[in-house]
Amino acid sequence: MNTADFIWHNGEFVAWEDAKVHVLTHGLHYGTSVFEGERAYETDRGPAIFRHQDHLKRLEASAKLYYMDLAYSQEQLGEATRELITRNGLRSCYIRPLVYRGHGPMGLDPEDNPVEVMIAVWEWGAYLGDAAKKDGIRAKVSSWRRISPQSLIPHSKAGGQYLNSVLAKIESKRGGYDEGILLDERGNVCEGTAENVFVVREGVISTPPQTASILDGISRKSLIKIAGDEGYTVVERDVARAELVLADEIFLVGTGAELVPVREIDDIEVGPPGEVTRQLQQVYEDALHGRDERYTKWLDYIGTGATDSASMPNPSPVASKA
Ligand code: PPE
Repeated sequence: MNTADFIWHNGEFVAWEDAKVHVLTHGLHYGTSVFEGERAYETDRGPAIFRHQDHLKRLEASAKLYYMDLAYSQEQLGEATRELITRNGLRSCYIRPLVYRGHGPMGLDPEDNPVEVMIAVWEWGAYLGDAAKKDGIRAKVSSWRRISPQSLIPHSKAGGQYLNSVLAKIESKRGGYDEGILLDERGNVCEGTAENVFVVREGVISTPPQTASILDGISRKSLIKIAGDEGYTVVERDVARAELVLADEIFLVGTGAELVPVREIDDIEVGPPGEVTRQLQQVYEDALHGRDERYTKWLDYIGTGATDSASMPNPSPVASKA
């Protein structure tokens, strides 16, 4: 992977190679961590973080669901992130904030372990590759079901829960596929290992609802808005497995992957990326890069002090500090 000069760790900017934890860190043993995946893009007004405030809100929500209190406000984490990107001299990057239970008592009661925070940024290209975004991928329905809300918390982006995605990812890769799609515990379509799913059939776009064990994806939310603005009907409803095969078009969305068409499912051809997918992919790319005025409100411009929301003030733009 690419590295950068600094990582923000518990309030300090430390050298990349010095950002370390003790081997008895609670999160390492029991998966007691929550994280985010965000991206900053180069725009004609400098680097900008896509839906920064929404990601920080979800980070706090993920932590709350696992009884973790953050010692830093969303404003402080937002400011730390902007400063970190500036200090690393990055124009575009992936952003990984992580909140974890640190070194303290061993055992399953984590409440006396410190809640620590780190933010790392580095350059990371398209998650499934540029060819995937252009030509589409071959996906297979996984033999693993997505974690059930009866045992874990799909709405929390929690470290331990990703063992589920890791199993599905390894299975799909070893089977010769680009990605696995998981069903929920009822057998309806849920999501990819790191992406939400959309199917297009007879001009109508459908995506599994909040109650289908999905992660409440920020790219998903953005795509629902964009598709509506482009005049499409988007329905959040249960999607049967067979509808993947019967779809006219399928695509996946996620921060790392961005928008990726699916051209084959379970060894059955869905087709090359279709018209609807192409159109939405174009608008989405424009939105990410600040080229569409309708969506510049989603961007937290690092250099100018402008923010993605009035409720997240950025009183001291990092560009002037650096
Ligand atoms: N579902 C899962 C399970 C998931 O991990 C992601 C993001 C999504 C849906 C899409 O959510 P959003 O990014 O808010 O649109 N996965 C992140 C982590 C990937 C990783 O490999 O790490 C990401 O894409 O950044």
